[in-house]
Amino acid sequence: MHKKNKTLGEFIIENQDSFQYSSGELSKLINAIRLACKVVNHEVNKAGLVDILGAAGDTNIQGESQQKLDVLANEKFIQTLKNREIVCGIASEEEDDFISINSNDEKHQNKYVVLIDPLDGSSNIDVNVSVGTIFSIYRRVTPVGTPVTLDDFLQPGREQVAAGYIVYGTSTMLVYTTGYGVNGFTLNPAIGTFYLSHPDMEFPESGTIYSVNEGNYIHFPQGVKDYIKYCQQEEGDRPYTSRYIGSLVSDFHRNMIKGGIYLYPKSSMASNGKLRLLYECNPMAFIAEQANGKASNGYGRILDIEPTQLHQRVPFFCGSKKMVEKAEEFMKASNS
Ligand code: P6P
Repeated sequence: MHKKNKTLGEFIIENQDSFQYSSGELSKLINAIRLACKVVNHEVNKAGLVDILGAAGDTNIQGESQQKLDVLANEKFIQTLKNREIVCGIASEEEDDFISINSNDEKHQNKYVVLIDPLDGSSNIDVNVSVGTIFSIYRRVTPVGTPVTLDDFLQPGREQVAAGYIVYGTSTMLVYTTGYGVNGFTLNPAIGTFYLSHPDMEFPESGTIYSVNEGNYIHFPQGVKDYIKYCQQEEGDRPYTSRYIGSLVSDFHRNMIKGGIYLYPKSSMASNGKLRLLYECNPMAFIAEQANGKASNGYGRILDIEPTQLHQRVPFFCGSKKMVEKAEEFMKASNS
């Protein structure tokens, strides 16, 4: 059990040796992500002042061009990771193709690739609802020192070495795993330091919250419709509570603390759902499993899906293990 209130920096140093491949590089990578999310946090919190500072696309009072926050978050994460010369490649929801970071300098034999959703739920910014950043880290599979290829990014989620998210909410939290459990750190904005506030986070085995956009109900497969009706029936601990923020990171974070399930299923409008496998579902699935939860596409384990495209979408059922298993039962029973 990790003691509360140590800083993220202390935590990284203390746990570096427990990491199988610890060469300090992964610690440097987590530190780079820590810096980038502080920068993005500052911009996200300032976003409410956009009307004073100028809307996206305009120039602000300093004459700087105001950027869309998701574009800005993307640039900040890429810039920080490049400057620290830690990774050999980056993929992002905001970039059509992956970015190869070649260093001709022999000593930089970087072995990690990072995949990011720099600002998930960014449409919520204008209405002051929480948003998040999601990241996923793999060891490259092609030879160190050569340019990365698509194969380095199209790895199944079970190969991740680390994954995490930042939720820019009523407080800013960084939650991540390196395969040894899930720990949550809260930013003290006064001094810019993250403190371990939620050690050893775990999904309750079951819960009473379900998170889905019920506006799409008529478009859902029969199995999802049946599961939603199951959640609403008067029996035992049901009806459950419906909570859907429209921000994956926030719904996931609440459900991990209180117990619950998040669903973004396929539908007649979106045959594979909306969420992206590589930089949304895989990292959240890795965190969920490390927190004794479960993540499925309705039929099988998210982390076992063999990716075929950088931006491919998959249906996503994630949260308390027994709730995801019940949803899978309905999906299999209706074979939908
Ligand atoms: P809808 C945000 O755009 C996002 O990717 C997730 O964070 C969120 O849960 C979902 O999409 C919301 O999508 O179609 O319900 O508005």
